[in-house]
This record gives sequence, structure tokens and C-alpha cells, in this order.
Amino acid sequence: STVSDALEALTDLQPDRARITADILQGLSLRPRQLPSKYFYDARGSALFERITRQPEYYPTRTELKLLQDCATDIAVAVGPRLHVVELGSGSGRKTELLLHALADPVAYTPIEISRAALLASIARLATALPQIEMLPVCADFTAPVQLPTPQRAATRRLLFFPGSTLGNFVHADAVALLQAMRRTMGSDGLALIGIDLHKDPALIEAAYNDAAGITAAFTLNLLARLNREIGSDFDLEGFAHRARYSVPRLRIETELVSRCAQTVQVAGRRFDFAEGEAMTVEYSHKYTDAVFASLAAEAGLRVSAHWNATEPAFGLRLLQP
Ligand code: AVJ
Repeated sequence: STVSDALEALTDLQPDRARITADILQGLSLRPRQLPSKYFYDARGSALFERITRQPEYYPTRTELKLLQDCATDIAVAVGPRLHVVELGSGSGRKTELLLHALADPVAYTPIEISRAALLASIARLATALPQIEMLPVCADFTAPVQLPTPQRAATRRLLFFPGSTLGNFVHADAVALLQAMRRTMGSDGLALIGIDLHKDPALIEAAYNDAAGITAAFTLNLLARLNREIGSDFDLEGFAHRARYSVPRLRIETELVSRCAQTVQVAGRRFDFAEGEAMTVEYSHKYTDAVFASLAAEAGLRVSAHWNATEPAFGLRLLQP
């Protein structure tokens, strides 16, 4: 595609103000309160996430990029030619570019991305770098059902690309539901390539979510700024602090926004009281062992047909099939 073909093909299902408000009100009514991490990704949130990926402490992105580079040829052989590649939460599309260059004659690429700004920027770059591939972008929350666009040229099968350990942002039941939905989307002859961060020294994991430059803290707090702007809430950004701790029994980073004082926040005409020290959960980043991941996939009716691991720091890619 040319860049203008790609923009013309864009399916726009970006969550609207009513959807976001309903999700936030629901999360604020829970105890502990929860805000969905998918709303981190407005234009500024996506830009802050890109800065996180360049922090020395944040190992996942560079480790996965290197792993993809090292095993790109193996992956291309394992998945075969003429695929329709569909990516969940495509962000900047840096990993995709590597994958698409390695595959044999890919037919089409569908990035599904909640941040329209990130999606448009990645499409502009990829359409220019890979003009032979049909670009069929979708701006949407990938956890909601999405009707996938059909490529003009027939693909042999679909490959769902889900890198970055984004699966780790889902609690067990939601991860199983998402993998089941992916199994239906890929079809009986389809494939999924999933990146998963692996359990390792908790100190290394915690450092990755508490970078010294404070970019992750700014990223977490940006959620409140975004909500204030888009749904008219009045969160005091000075009134909350970022906290990210690794739970060894749960194999996950738990990121919270902790109220620095007793305060009241208004959202859509409703008042929410916070006690001093009260924590809102904003994100989980689950880490996996081989056994935990294989059984998660099995629960969704998928089997691991190939796997590639990076060591020190540990990170994995898994090829799944129905
Ligand atoms: C979006 C899954 C790649 O959980 O590691 C990074 C998001 N949050 N730092 C992750 C994130 C805080 C990230 N992923």
C-alpha cells in the first residue's frame, strides 16, 4: 500500500468518551479500585511508553527485538509464506517491521491499536518501508470483537502477532478469554506468535518498572491527565504516586497509584473518596514460567508448537496453534 491507501483502509473503532467513562466508573466502584491499563495509550501515553522502552532498566523491548532478529529465519520457516499478519496492540510497529522483512511474501498487515496517534505514525512508516504489503489498519481496543478486513490477494493463513508480553497485562481468566478469541480469529489453520516475559530475579523486574529517570512514573500518572482531559474528571496529579512492586507468588508486577492524602475526586458527576495511602490498581504485568504459559495456552485450546528463548535477561517467543 501507499500511505494514502493505508489511511483510506483504516477502520476506526477507537473507544469513545462514553465507553471510557463507563469503564472508569466501573473500576472506581471496585475495592481495591482499578483503572484499566489500556487507557494509558493516548498520544502522550504511547510516546512515554516508547521512552520507557529505551530506558536502561526496561529490558523487555530490546531483549525481544534481539530475539526476533536472531530467530527471524526460523520463524519464517515455521509459519510459511503469504500470510495475513494481524498484530494486537501494535504500538510503534518496530518489531513488526523486523518480522515482515523476514517472512516470505507476506500478503497483508493489520495492526490493531487503541491509540490512533501511534497507529497513524506506524502505518506511515511501514507503508513506506514495505510498499508491497497491503496495509489494513484497525484503530480499536483489541479485547473487543473486531471484524478483520479481507486482503485483496488471498493469504494462505492468518498469523496473529502479539509481542511485548502484552498478554501479561491480563489476569488469568481474561488471558484465557483473549487467547480463546484469538483462536477463533486465527481459524483452524491459523497461528499465533506471542512474546512473553519470563520470571527472573525480582530486583531486575522491579527496576524495569521503576526506572531512575521516572519515565514509568510519568507514564502511569499520564492516565489521570488523560482522563481529566477526555472525560472531565478532576484527579490531582500531585495527589497520587506511582508504585510498582513484584509479587513472587503471583509472578507479576503490580502497578498502583497511591493516594498521597485523604481526598475526593469527581468523575462524571460522582464523588469518590480516597483515604491517605489508598492504592488503585492500574496495571499488572505477569511474568511466566514455561509450565505456567503452556497450561494457560492449553486452557484456551492452543498448543505451543515452537518456542524460542533469550537468556539473561530471560524472554520468550511462543508459536501457538489450535
Ligand atoms: C505494554 C506490556 C509492553 O507491561 O511491560 C511498561 C507496559 N507498563 N512499563 C509491560 C508497561 C509499565 C508493558 N507492555
